[in-house]
Amino acid sequence: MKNERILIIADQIHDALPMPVNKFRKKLEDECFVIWKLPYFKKEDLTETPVLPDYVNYVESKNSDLHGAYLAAHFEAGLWPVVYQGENDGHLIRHVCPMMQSESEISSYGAKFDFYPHVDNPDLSITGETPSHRLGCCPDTLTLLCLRKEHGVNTSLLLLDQVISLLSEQTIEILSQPLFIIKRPASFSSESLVEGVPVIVNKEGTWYSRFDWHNTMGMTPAAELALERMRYITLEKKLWFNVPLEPGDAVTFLNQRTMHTRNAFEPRFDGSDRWLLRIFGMKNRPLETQLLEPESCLHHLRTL
Ligand SMILES: O=C(O)CCC(=O)C(=O)O
Ligand SMILES: [Fe+2]
Repeated sequence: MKNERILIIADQIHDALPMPVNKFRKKLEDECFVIWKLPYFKKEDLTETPVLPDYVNYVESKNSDLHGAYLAAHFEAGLWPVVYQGENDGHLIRHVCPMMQSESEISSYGAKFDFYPHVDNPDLSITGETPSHRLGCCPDTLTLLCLRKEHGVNTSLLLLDQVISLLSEQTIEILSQPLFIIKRPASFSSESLVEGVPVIVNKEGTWYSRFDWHNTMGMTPAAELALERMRYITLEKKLWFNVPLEPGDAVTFLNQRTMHTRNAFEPRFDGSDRWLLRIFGMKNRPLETQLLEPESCLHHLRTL
């Protein structure tokens, strides 16, 4: 099993989250993001930044204590790490760094183009929708741990509530209707579309979204217009918050209550490029029927 070694290491660690779980969860719910430091981070131990997805097995074996501690922090925070069928070759930890031959992609392996505001894995069901028994749901949280930073390259966050507060009632109403098509993002190995879904959903007074600047389309002229208005507002830079991440710092945010972005940069592919590690988390353990291989892995979610 792919993640076995790092999950075993994670099981043995109980001090990877540098704050009490209640404080972490309250901050996450109240502010939609938490910035924290991974105690197990040692800059000197890192390998070079990988330049091809094939290198990640080697990197994972060299940095396995770090990977284990990073997973342990999720378990301590009460978040269930997940990976999706067709993405990241079954690895729970995604290397967010420019990869050769993918540098022009709009994905975590890309670099050359701006990655505009988006929710990750937006084609899957979001909070407030009836979950599928067969397919995994859209991740609740996303965590990015900075291993190497690059001057001038930022992850920025936008709060969904702030974006919605700038939309008219009529636009909100249209965005809440099942009038949109979502293309599965470029990080997946095969293409797929979901049709007839809303962009935003309100559950008990709280908004959740699957907005993805690059992969959402309206199915009617009115839907396309409402989407265009939301797209335009998300590019308003005063809504963007640049997350200050130094090596060893992580940010955990609510994927469906925020949007995240990364600006364009020129990769060098010399082992020194910007490098983050991403983990998707669920607030609740997924249903057994949503698991791809329930007998061997409790973290791998079906998407097809
Ligand atoms: O590179 C970043 O800062 C974020 C990339 C991203 O959107 C992701 O990994 O989901
Ligand atoms: Fe993303």
